[in-house]
Amino acid sequence: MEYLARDDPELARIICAEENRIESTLDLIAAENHPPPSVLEVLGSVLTTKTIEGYPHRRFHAGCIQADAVETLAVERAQALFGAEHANVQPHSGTAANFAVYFSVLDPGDRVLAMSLPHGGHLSHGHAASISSRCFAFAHYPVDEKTERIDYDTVRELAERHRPKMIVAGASAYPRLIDYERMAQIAREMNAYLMVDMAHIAGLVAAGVIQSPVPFSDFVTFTCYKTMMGGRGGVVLSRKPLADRLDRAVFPGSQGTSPVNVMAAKALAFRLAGTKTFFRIQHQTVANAQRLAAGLSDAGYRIVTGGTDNHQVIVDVGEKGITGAEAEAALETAGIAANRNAIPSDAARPGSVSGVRLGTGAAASRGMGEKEMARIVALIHSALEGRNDPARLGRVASQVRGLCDEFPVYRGSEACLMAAFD
Ligand code: DSN
Repeated sequence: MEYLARDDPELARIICAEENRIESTLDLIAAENHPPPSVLEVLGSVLTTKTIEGYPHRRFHAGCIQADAVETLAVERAQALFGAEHANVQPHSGTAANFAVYFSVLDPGDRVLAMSLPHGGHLSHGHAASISSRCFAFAHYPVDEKTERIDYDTVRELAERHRPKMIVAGASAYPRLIDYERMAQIAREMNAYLMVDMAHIAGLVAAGVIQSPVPFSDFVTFTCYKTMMGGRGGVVLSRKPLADRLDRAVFPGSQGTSPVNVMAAKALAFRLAGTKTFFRIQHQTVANAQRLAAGLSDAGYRIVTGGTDNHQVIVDVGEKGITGAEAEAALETAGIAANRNAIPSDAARPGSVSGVRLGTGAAASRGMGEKEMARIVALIHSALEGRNDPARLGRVASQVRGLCDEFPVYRGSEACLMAAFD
């Protein structure tokens, strides 16, 4: 960063500090990952300077030869990777992708059925705080009180009651697989579109580690920076007959120019997703989550749904008399980044958040396996037990640093498993 150090030393120092934080702390945020260095190169490339509007060969500015090549590559690779009939790689984010889908086939006021946020859904799935709830009439399905899993009979009953024009499947905090076939069947019975938001699990789907929603859905949205291990930004996959309406809803419907460097990073992520290394990382991500869930359960923590099938482990720390916020703060002091999260029973007690959501994508990307998960269980337990003891938290932080030093992300000659995608 020699130019930045000259032009803005203050900002350069902040970025250096962030590099240090990434190397020396453990990232268990389910919505993050460590992208390969090549992704960072693409994001910082000259492609960032190009202004484009429209689609390849139908632009509103000159000089788009390379931009067209980039977008075409990203679209073709997305379609091939996920077996989709159509892909739009322009959305700025997962929320932008979701909004584009809504506006492509719904009219304002139309009814939509989605998973409720405190049960695992996402803000953009019609939560009261999201503009989506002001444009469309969302109803929400919960998870079953006892199993904490989706009850498809309840989804069907709610669909019968509300007669939605669209059903949304997919979640931000749901550690179990979703039965897309069943969701598609309910949607078909209601003559509704099915949209699946697979933002969290896209990498697992791309690697074939879990089932793909693509064959069952009208639209599938996702982001590239979680399990996909790429840069930021959203993507929509759709059936061919919906392609024109979708594309118009993205541009000019809801976006102007889309960053070409970010589309290029998407193209790169889709290429890397076809490698053996990517498959190994995704496979390890799930194995690590299952080891983490089992270890925490053995240590006396209640795990939401009793375990996990994906990269997420949701821990009910409330049962131990700890709030989600206290747990998040203690873990951060100990060098472990995670986030507080509502758990299904919190829905009955508004304002209370008694869960912590852990994700294993980033740890697997830096080469950590099940052996390390056993060490991480002990570190988490120690940090939560010692949440009011700064000296103990300091000792845990130094053990976390030691563990992270064994698995460098971007530094050193052995740096990061991902430097060597095969
Ligand atoms: N959707 C948010 C999350 O799951 O944390 C951000 O990606």
